Amino acid sequence: MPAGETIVALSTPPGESALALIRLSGPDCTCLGQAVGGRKSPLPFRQAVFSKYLSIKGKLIDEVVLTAFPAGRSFTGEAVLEIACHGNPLIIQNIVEDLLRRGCRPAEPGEFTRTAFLNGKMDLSQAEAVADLIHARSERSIEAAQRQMHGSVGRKMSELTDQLLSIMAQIEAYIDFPEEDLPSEEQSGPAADLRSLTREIQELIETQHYNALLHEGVKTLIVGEPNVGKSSLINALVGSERSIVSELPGTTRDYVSAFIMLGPWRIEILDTAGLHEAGDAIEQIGIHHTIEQSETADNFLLVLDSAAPSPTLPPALLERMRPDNTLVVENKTDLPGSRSMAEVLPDCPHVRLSLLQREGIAAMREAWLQVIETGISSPQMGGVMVNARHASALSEAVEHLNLASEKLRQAELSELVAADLREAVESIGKVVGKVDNERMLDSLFQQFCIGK
Ligand SMILES: Nc1nc2c(ncn2[C@@H]2O[C@H](COP(=O)(O)OP(=O)(O)OP(=O)(O)O)[C@@H](O)[C@H]2O)c(=O)[nH]1
Ligand SMILES: [Mg+2]
Repeated sequence: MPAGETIVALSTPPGESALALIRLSGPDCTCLGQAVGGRKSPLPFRQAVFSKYLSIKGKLIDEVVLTAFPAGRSFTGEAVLEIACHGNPLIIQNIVEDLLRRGCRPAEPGEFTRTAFLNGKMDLSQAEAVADLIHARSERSIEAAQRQMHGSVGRKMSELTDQLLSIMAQIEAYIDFPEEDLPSEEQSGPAADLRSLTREIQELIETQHYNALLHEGVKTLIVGEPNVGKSSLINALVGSERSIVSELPGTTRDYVSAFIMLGPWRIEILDTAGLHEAGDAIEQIGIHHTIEQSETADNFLLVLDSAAPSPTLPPALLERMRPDNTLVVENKTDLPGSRSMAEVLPDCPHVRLSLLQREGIAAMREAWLQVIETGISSPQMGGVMVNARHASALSEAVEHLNLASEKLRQAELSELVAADLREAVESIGKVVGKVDNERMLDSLFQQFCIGK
């Protein structure tokens, strides 16, 4: 934002509400606070002040609470004014229009947080965490966003950078004293340190998957032969008639999805078309979709009709099912011919239930939660998790580190090794935003809402 501009936006959702918060950031905030409140002196800082809001023409628009923050001690780092008014869309519109008449400019999406980042109030990973926190839909993802907002990723990056700088110092010592040979692979020293640092960064990159699970949800596919009760299961879990249930095999033709919470997890659950060899063309397309979906699924609920013979399932699907990602649901235990089906995926946990009689559903949810918690072992790394953007910067760092290791192994010039390590430091810096790249910042902050 050009220096000198003061931005304004409604920070709460539009529509009727008890209260609404209008936020301003920029150099005019201090005089605006005084002017709109019709005060003789500026507002005291960091104190909520009950006040009138007077328009530029002196008309009373609303009774509000004004809070002023001085530059340097605010969210954005600039002077900030917060106006809590009544949540009537007309009042909000009148206040915002009045502020525009007084010379403010409407804020772009994410501009408050972007200003905070540009003013060094937070690093880029913390700014991203603000957006994650706003969009978080499960307890686990709120916790993760809060950790990141408090700087967990930034701290990890400076730890990695420090380690890398110390390796660089060791190597540069050899540039200064070329007569001393670099230690060989087996010995401790820069080569070994470099290998262990590379491993550590790789482990961090793997946490990206866990991060995606938290924010996008654990994708769970309900699969099984036609008519076994897959749609009955999704309906029981969602608590409404999400998918059509009928006694006709082949009722579900394409997948149907819904979001539910299972303990602290957000789950995307998909009901799919029954899997069987013979079937009409539409069913075959549905089955093909199921196999495609299984490639990106995190979890499977394999539903069986426990009164029917063991199913034959497509090998492409079976090979994806493991004890740590699959729960076998033996349904229809109310039928006279029902029996244990332990022979189907014998290593996976099984539960027996009757969806018709609504028996065993709570136990099934428990068992499913177990599968999720064992399968998705949360990353160690002191709770630090990276997102896709961080992972790509870290992968770049790993490439540079691998090049450096290779050069060390081949006893190439220390200057060349050091150059690769410097590149790696740069890549790690991208995670916290030590980069001068307007486009990257634009695309990142555009994902924010206006007023944040
Ligand atoms: N006896 C009995 N019938 C059940 C049970 N669960 C579901 N059904 C019945 O089984 C039939 C098929 O149920 P759906 O949930 O539509 O099965 P589906 O697996 O989605 O079937 P497709 O979509 O055709 O693949 C319906 O008539 C259900 O009422 C159960 O626990 N016991
Ligand atoms: Mg169905």
